[in-house]
Amino acid sequence: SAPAVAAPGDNYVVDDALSGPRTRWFDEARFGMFIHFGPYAVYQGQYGTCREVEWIKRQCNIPWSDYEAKAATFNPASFNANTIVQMAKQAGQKYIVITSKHHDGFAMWPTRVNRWNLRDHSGFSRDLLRELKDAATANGIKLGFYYSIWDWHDPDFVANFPAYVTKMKAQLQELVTNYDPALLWFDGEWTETNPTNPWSEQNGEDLERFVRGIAPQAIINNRVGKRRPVDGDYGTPEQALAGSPPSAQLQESCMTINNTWGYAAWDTAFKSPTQLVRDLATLTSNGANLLLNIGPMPTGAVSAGQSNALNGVGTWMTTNGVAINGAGYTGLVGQPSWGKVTRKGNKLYLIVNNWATTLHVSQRSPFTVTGARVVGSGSPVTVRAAGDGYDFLPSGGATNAIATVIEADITTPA
Ligand code: JFZ
Repeated sequence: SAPAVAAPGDNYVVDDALSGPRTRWFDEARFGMFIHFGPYAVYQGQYGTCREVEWIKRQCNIPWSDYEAKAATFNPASFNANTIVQMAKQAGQKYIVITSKHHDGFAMWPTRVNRWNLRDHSGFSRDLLRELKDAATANGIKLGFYYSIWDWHDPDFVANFPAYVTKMKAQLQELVTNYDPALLWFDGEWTETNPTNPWSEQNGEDLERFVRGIAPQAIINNRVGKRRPVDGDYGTPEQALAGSPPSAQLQESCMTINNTWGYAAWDTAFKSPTQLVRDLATLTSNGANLLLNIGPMPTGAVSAGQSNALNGVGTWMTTNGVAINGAGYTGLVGQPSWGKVTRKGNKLYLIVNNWATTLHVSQRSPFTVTGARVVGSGSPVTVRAAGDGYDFLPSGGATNAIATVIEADITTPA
């Protein structure tokens, strides 16, 4: 059923009309880790002169014989679930979504449905999804799975689509039974390119009903189906920042740290922690999540470029995560020129990118600001009514090179 939509100026907060008990953890999390990991990593982004990553099989016209031989050498012995979970935790990420199966059809867990998986095909005896689930659970982090509907490897995807769907459901049942995922992130539903089996509205409804039946608590993204914004629980703008309310669904922007999802040795254009924090602040102020991707190297280790970027975000989050996790849209219309404002209950958070002696917040919602201070230092900030809202007058300088946060106490009419 279509949820109610918050109107601009409403006091939209985390526990708004779009979020219920089942989806609340997701709406409060704000920040998650995406992991693209599969046998494509073994190519490290290059086949001859052709540069591609998780699409390398198709975009570089690699014969299956070559791809399968390469996948047989896939040996992610340095994949350390605890290291990855600690990396996420340190960055302030509250959930992890890993590719259980990408478009190449390769299962990262020991599926019984076929042998095209890490254990049977590559002879890797460990179960990485199990290890990740255990490490995540031990650290209070939720685990979800990306699962591609589109499958290049299974001939039934083209030859006998109903048989393919039966196998897909059997794999999803395995994932649910074995790992109890908090979230399922579908993709590859946009297969109009396959004239034999375009994913229909009916296919999407049927799959969503199936997943709801076996995993009633799981959160499902909208790429399960073709009806936007009806299908699933939330929208998934990709490499783009979700806008501010009103929106008809919860929103999660998925973004890369560099430019590629899977590992590419040549892709060293890592975003700075400043850029990543700004994106996270923008999304939080819009009541949306950021799912920030890493693509481990073929060994399973995370590149220094990606881990350093996460580490930089984490340094900021350690002090200032209070303005992100559990926070959301303020109900204020527009955002100031100096940064973003988020809200959590009776607090506003002014995330100040460009520090100044006077920081103005337009006041078009019925808040009364009763006090303010710098997060971390506790240094006092004077507040006075001014123009269409409030001026905040800090007593000192910026304390953080990325963004300094001011916490303000607010009261709202009963
Ligand atoms: C898909 C995948 O093809 C890609 O490899 C990666 O996994 C990414 C997260 O998702 O790519 C998409 C999916 C949807 C859109 C664009 C690219 N889309 O809706 O515009």
